[in-house]
Amino acid sequence: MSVTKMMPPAGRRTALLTGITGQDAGHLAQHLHAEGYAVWGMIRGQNNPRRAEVERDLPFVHIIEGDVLDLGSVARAINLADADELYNFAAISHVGYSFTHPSVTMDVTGKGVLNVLEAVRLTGREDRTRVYQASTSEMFGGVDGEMPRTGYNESSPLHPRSPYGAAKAYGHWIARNYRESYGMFVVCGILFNHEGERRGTEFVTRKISRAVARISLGLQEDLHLGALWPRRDWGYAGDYVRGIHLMMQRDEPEDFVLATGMTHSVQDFVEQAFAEVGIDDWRSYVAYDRTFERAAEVGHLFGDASKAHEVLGWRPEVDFKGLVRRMVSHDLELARAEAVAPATLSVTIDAPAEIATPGVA
Ligand code: GDR
Repeated sequence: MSVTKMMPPAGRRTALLTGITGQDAGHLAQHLHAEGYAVWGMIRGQNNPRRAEVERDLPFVHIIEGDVLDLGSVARAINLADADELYNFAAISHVGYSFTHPSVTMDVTGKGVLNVLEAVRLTGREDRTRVYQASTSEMFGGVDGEMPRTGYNESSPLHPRSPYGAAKAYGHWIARNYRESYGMFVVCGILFNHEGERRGTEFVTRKISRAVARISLGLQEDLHLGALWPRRDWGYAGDYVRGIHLMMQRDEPEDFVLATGMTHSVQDFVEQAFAEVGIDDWRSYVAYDRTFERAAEVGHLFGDASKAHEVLGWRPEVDFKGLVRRMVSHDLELARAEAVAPATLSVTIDAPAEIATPGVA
């Protein structure tokens, strides 16, 4: 039987998620658990401090130690989990950070994909374990000063503008290569920005929602940001993991773009977030900080998810305003708790210094 014709196995399915401490794996783990899967999560490093968060927030996840830099550890995890589906979210995912750490970004975000694919082959599971690769709109990047006339789709040319985007482009192509060379069931989801309550505070949307909530309660004075003009296609991560799961249930492996098709600037996000807490003069609170500028910026991203609409029947449910509202109201709750017991909560608002200094030339 051809591998790509393989039907999902009957009975309780098992999924292994790398990058289990991240936003997407968290949302997907909950979705898969609700769908009746046994969920395994791979965690990196000895005594990883974020292990406790996973144990608290995703108590049903079986945790396995492993690192995509170490092929043997991935192979061991795949065997231990007896994985029917493997979702590769492990990556250095901060674009700014990738400018100051290009080499390790290539190792983890690029070569890590190769290790995952090789681990599936070396364990002899290429006809049993389906693989999802987390590809990204950052691969499209763009040319300085040019606006895309139509949304990027699955056949748009790649023009990455960061070490992160370039590493992801490698991951995307090596994943496709394993599908074509070995007939493996490998799917790349090309996801545009997707945000939510699980987003790390080093990413601009969560940094804004968290700061706006704290400013509105008098816990913070201002918000330091880099470029306000870049435009992104922002959706809700909870919607996107449904699409990811659907891609993995098809008879044939194919790549899909997931996006809302709408684009907003960073400034739009700031204005909308302040409006949610009744503040109109947002400019009084926002300060420009060049350390958050990048050596090269991606100016304008929006996707065309028609293929996912037609083939998967996937559509996002949360729109831009709904996303901002959701994030700000979640962060208001956290801020209120902080206001009551300030000493017991540690809140990170800005990125760690090493992330916040992308080395602008
Ligand atoms: P992005 O997300 O680079 O699109 O990649 P991010 O939220 O980091 O930046 C979005 C835009 O905001 C501008 N910006 C700032 N960004 C950050 N992080 N901090 C700031 O203070 C700030 N000020 C302005 C950025 O320059 C940029 O234009 C995300 C990641 O999740 C990737 O891993 C993923 O692949 C893509 O989305 C799709």
